[in-house]
Amino acid sequence: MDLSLIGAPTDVGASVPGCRLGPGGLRIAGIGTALAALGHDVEDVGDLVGPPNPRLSPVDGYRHLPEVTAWNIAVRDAVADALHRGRLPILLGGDHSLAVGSISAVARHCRAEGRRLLVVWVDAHADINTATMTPSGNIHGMPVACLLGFGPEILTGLSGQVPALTPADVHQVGLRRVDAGEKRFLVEQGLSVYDMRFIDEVGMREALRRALADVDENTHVHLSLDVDFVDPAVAPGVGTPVVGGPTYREAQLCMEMIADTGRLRSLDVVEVNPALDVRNTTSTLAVDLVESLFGKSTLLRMTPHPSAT
Ligand code: 5AB
Ligand code: MN
Ligand code: MN
Ligand code: MN
Repeated sequence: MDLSLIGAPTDVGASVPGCRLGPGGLRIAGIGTALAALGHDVEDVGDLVGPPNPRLSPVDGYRHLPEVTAWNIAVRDAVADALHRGRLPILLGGDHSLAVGSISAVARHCRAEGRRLLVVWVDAHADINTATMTPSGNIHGMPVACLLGFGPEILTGLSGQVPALTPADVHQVGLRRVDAGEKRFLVEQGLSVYDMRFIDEVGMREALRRALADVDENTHVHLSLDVDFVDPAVAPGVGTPVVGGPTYREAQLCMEMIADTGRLRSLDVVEVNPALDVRNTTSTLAVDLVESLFGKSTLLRMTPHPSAT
């Protein structure tokens, strides 16, 4: 595959600073060389440029909306450019608000090409807050709502069509901290959610089997990987850790099953916070997960893995 790494060194969508250092952490952990070693053509377009984090309070329910917008336009355009050149964009965040720009570009691309888009959103959080529901004003807690058409017009319209996504296009995995308003909104919108209770009782394998059940030749799979998905014992370098997450192996199984579809066409790696990390553990973990997504496996085997069908 032809892969494009796109750095977006910002934390304007969060209130805990530090994930602006994420692209550097991921590069130092060797994301580019690891992917090249798997046989891919890897281009690093470098870091996008945008406004600094002004560290202000929310205004009308949104913290830093102008800055978040500027970064998201830059991300949308860089992701669109990579897709246009036939490459698979890998967004190195940065906070998770950037998924609005990234997935908006992907949604527009899929519309133009007549492909079905399936977004797998792996996260401890639902990220479906709105200005009236948010407990923080942090826009990294709102990207799913924005993509479904709930949010400021400047963000909901980034794909050229509102909404960019419909609820059936989104499958969430790993949730374990969902705000009161979000719980109601998830039900109202009818998203499919495989929360930690589901993973405990039924398992990661069945969660992914169901999430990926209708992937076909015409499906573009986008993975939005918030590294706080993984248990903080394994991924300590995150701004909003929540105990009780997937183990290293559960997270790897999730990646391996997505890889086995052969339909992954775009990726966000977000919320890595090297300022809170221990010896770059979390970036190193993220690189391990990305290697699995792009074909690293323990054994030589058929794709898809027989047990996954
Ligand atoms: B992340 C919280 N729901 O809205 C909020 O890391 C946390 O992108 C959001 O998943 C976490 O502030 C955003 C309490
Ligand atoms: Mn998130
Ligand atoms: Mn999260
Ligand atoms: Mn579906």
